[in-house]
Amino acid sequence: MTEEILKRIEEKVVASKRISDDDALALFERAELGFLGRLASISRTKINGNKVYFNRNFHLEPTNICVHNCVFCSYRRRVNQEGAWEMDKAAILKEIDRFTDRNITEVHIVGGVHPQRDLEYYADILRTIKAKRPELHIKAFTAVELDFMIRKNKKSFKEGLLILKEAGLGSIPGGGAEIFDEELRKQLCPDKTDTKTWLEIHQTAHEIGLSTNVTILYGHIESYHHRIDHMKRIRNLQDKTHGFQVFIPLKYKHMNNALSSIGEVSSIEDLKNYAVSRLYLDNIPHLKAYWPMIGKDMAALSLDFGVDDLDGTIDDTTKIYSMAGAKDQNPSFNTNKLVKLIKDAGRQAVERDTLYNTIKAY
Ligand code: V47
Ligand code: SF4
Repeated sequence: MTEEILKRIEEKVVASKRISDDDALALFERAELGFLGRLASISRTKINGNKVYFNRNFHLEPTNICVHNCVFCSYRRRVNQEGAWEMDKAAILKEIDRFTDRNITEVHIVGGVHPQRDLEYYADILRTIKAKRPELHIKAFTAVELDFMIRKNKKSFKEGLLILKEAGLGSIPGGGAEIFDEELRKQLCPDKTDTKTWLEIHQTAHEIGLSTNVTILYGHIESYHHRIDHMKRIRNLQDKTHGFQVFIPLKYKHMNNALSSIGEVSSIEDLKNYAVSRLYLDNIPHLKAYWPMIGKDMAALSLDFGVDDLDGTIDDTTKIYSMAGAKDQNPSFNTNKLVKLIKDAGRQAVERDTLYNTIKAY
């Protein structure tokens, strides 16, 4: 029985036919890891050949002060709480300056939802960065941050996004999606942007010509059904807009947060999850392994499970995962090492810009 089901799924993948929710469940529950890797590799080769993309980027996290209280978050602080930080405009610009001579093509700006910062504040920051570094692509603000800042200035999502685009916003990162099931979301992040709004913001971004990314937070209290439901909502929206460029599974890390006692899922689970994501999300061109979260060795292994993108050099500029207990407490790659990791895995390394245009093939 199992063999027949898996054979039928394999035939669909070989014929480039879409797999169903039941197929995805069968893959999660019944398929061996080796089979999943082979199948996901068929799919990745059709879409991305042997290429593995990376970019030269750094993160800017203007604040970890946040009005929300997600149970899985190790990062957020209240105003004046020990460990809280907030950068003013001068500090943000100084941080941009620190990376001026390093051939960096992207700054990724995300952080907590600060109660006092609004759309105009961030639009001004974008304008100032662009005036200094016009060539730098600014990928910024999760839908959760956008929801808060745009509402604060009483604009529609379309109006708010157009203001930010005009100010220099180049694309939107995939954070804040967490898990779309409404019941689980109530338990995990009860007071933040709901599923409908998250999807609406991304749809609106796509409609005004901004590409966006999309994540899933997995490995906590969700079931396979919840993961498939999450991907289904993404696949459906993507059929309409084609605005998502990459899917990024984020593994729940368990240190220093209110969910700590549940621990973390295994590396086998990570690889399975990449493979099923690649197979189910047939309309999203790229699948990213975010190496600061799973580590460099696992990132290399993930390339045999459908992954074609390893994010970027990062340069020790994100705290989200180190504060949640990631092995790499100071995440940084230089281009040579990233290229070597990809080549050692038998793949072709391609430096890309944020929108997946090739800058250099190695
Ligand atoms: O939305 C928070 C996650 C996300 C934990 O678009 C956690 O290219 C695991 O979205 N364990 C923010 N995850 C980061 C993000 C991201 C990262 C890299 C690239 C891109 C991109 C986007 O971090 C949050 C949340 O899902 N997160 N706490 C935790 N304990
Ligand atoms: Fe705030 Fe984001 Fe942490 Fe939630 S995950 S508490 S929105 S910083």
